[in-house]
Amino acid sequence: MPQKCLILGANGQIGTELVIALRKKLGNGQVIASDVKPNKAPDQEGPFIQLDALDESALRAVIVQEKIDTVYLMAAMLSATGEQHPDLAWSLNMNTLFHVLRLGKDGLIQRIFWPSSIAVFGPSSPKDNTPQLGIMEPSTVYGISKLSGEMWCQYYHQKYGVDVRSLRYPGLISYKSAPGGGTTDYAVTIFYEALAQGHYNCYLSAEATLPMMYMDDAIDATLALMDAPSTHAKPGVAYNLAGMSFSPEELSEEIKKHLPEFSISYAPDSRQKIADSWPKSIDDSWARKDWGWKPKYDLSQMVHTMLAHLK
Ligand code: VAH
Repeated sequence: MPQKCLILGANGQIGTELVIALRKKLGNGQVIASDVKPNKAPDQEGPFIQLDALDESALRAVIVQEKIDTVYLMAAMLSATGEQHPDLAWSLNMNTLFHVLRLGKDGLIQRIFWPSSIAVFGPSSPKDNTPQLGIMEPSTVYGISKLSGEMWCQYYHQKYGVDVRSLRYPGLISYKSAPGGGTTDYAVTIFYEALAQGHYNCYLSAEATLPMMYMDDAIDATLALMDAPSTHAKPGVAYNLAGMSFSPEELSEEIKKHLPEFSISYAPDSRQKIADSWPKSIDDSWARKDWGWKPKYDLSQMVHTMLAHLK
């Protein structure tokens, strides 16, 4: 029986690319894109439903009607916006997860993907090569919701056998869709500003090193995790995932190799405090050992690819 997937939050930065990758893999008709906002990517082939993941009965109706067996829950409020609207961030990030976990518990869906983030780590976590297990005291609503979500996924797997799989994504860089409300969004905006103005005024400091990843690696990791047998990609585990780490200064130096006139200035704002609370680099040895994870893109390949597509 071919897989039938529903992507919640399909208009988001990751959702947009997940829809494309899953349709390439399974066929357009097997992947239903949905979002609370009307379809932003009209060029996308395949079914789209306007759906608020907070509306549990509407979600259940779609699951039953469309005979969905796999749900990718990509709807969330990210770190920077979450600090402006803490109650909304908690409600959106948690209640959508409960709706989907309950579908799994009730046997209406077979497998769930739910994205966690390196934001589950906080100021007291080791900064370098942060391990899978360790101190996690997140200091943002987003990070608190992701850590709580991880615990709930573990609970639903252990108590009800729900097959829910997660990845702790680093900051993600892509050109197919704009990021929204994240602290790491600078690493995407810088490319647009470099090409349009030749200058970028960065809201993080020059030395703010953060774990990052090119979107193709993140999508490959997501599909590999969801395809792996549950004896390897352990349900209820939110795997650390690493691609590269760089600071705004290192990124700007790499961009200058392609655009020698490019210049950058720094005006750290409230997002600097969020960045300071996160690790600089991540140990993803569990993912490498359990299901053979290996990134393809480093800083230079990512910059080359981004500029090649955006020029
Ligand atoms: C954010 N892009 O900036 C997200 C991500 C690790 C960062 O979770 O909030």
